[in-house]
Amino acid sequence: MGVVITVAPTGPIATTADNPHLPTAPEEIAAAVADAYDAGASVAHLHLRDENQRPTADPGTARRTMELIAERCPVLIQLSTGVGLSVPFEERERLVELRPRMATLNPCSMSFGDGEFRNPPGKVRRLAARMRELDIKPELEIYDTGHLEACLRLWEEGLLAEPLQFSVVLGVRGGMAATADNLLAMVRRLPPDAVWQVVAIGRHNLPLTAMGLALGGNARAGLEDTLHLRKGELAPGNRPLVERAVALARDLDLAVAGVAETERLLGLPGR
Ligand code: KMH
Ligand code: ZN
Repeated sequence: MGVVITVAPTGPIATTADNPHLPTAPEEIAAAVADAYDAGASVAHLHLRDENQRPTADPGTARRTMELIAERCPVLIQLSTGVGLSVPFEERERLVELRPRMATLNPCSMSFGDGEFRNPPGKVRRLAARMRELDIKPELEIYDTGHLEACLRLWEEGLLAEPLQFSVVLGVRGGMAATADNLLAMVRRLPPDAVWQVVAIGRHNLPLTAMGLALGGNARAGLEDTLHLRKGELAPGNRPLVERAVALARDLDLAVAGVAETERLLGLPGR
């Protein structure tokens, strides 16, 4: 059984002023994803930007990016419905109407750096229900222990199909800190048969990604989570970060899942 490597090439916050290799235009994102696919990624977690690099939920931009990626490679597309802190929930949730294979579901509101990430319970439930209707696999983003409980309530309400798929997000200011203890505590509380990966932000990205793989999780890599390859050295693109995650997996004697195996492991509904 292989591990799933997801590339997260862009994210909602950093710009090319932070790392000039950050892909922001649809063509750049598609090229970065194709390169990451060649390096071993089977899932692409996407945030889109407008011409001023601001996060956008514009369906035209998302559709064009998805098409450009599909022309290049068969990677599984996971649209972020988190989008960006300034984008209203009603715009974010419309992205699922494009019917990506997967999309993120952020279960709770929280402080997020200096901003606020608004995910009101009623709207989260509505989005979960719509994703279930459209057969879109949610990636449940949990930044704290209570977020897991909120997801389990959605599951009890029949709004989530199994296996549940989690991102344990560590190191967002406003969420749990990026420590081994926090990762272990979260992994112990996940329901049996859940699929999960670590999303470790900033300088803790490498050790916590390695720990996640060693504990039986999947891995995410890319400039959304860290702009650096190591202290003081900007990553010269997404590919080196994906290659590093693939190398970590292989060093742990773990095979890397291709697209077909990823579809099976995540229980993705067909199209
Ligand atoms: N960058 C993540 C920590 C999502 O994609 O749904 C938050 C996020 C959520 O971007
Ligand atoms: Zn994201």
